[in-house]
Amino acid sequence: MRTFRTGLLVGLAVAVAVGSAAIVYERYDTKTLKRTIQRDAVLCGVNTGLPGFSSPDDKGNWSGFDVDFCRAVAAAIFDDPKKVQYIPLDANERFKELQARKVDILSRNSTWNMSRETSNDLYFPAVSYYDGQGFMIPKARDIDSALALDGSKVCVQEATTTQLNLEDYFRTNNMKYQEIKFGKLDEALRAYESGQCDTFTSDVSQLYALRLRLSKASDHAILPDVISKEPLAPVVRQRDDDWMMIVKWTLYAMINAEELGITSKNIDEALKSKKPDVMRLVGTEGAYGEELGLTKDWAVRIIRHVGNYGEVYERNVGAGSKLDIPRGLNQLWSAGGIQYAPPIR
Ligand SMILES: N[C@@H](CCC(=O)N[C@@H](CS)C(=O)NCC(=O)O)C(=O)O
Repeated sequence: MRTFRTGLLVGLAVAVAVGSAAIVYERYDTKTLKRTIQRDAVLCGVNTGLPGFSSPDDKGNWSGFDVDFCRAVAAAIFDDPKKVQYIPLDANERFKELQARKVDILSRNSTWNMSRETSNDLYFPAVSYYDGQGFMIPKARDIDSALALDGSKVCVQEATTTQLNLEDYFRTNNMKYQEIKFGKLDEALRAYESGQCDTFTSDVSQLYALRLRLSKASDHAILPDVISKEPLAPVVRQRDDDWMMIVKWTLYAMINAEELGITSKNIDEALKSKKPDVMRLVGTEGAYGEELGLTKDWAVRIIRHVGNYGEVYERNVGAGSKLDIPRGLNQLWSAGGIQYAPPIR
């Protein structure tokens, strides 16, 4: 009788353990690649509208630096950069929508920090753009340093690191300010333009992009001060390592391609190269792409359809674009910046 009861209890304990393991398994999504392939498209969460980073044209075609990153992931998987569905997400909804599996990747000027990973079960695989926070003011204010912003009325978007850094900066420097916060970017920008605030703050790259949306861009100056570190990165859910690896190595393939001088224009010559590091990148030696669950030529697909990191930077936000943001920290490590990809080998 006793043994029977013990047996029952053991059985019950095993059932509970198996049951909760199943719940844990359910909670953590490990099938992003499989679902992406089944639906024949990457679901890409982007900004609602930042020229140069992600914005739609009249026909609803998206373009920009963050958009190109999703195109690169689609190229690596499908050999077709068009297999992406763009889902515009504002600052507040972005992480929730990623957690709820509404998107496969967030590619949307999101700063990598500790609490965003630890408290949201998310993962930022690698930095795509090293940014920092700055200020934009009407030139008529005639101010040339952020330390002269005492008493300003600052427009800022909620649910951003921007809002937190703003508070830190004014507190640290013993300056007063009035914060006027908005849930939507359009509202914040309109408030700034209408004079409701005399200062606008966001990541410097976004200031360049947003200035283009003002009716008289040349009336506004971006102050030289950079008050924070904003490592912007794609974001994925934790514990889907196969998917995370694809996202991470897509970016690293683009950075390595630039370092090796491989571009969308000379990719066919690169396929004939006998240089070992080029051969590993383009898949004429080794099977690195297959180990990602993709094909040997995964990086060739990325470079051919989208380009290397430098090409993507220049055409969207650099010298070849209206934003004309200097490469700065986003230059390769071998050219004075800090963009650095681990080797493919
Ligand atoms: N990098 C910062 C700021 C990102 C952010 O969301 N910035 C705003 C202000 S420019 C934005 O992009 N808003 C666009 C939107 O909500 O659609 C963060 O990750 O919190």
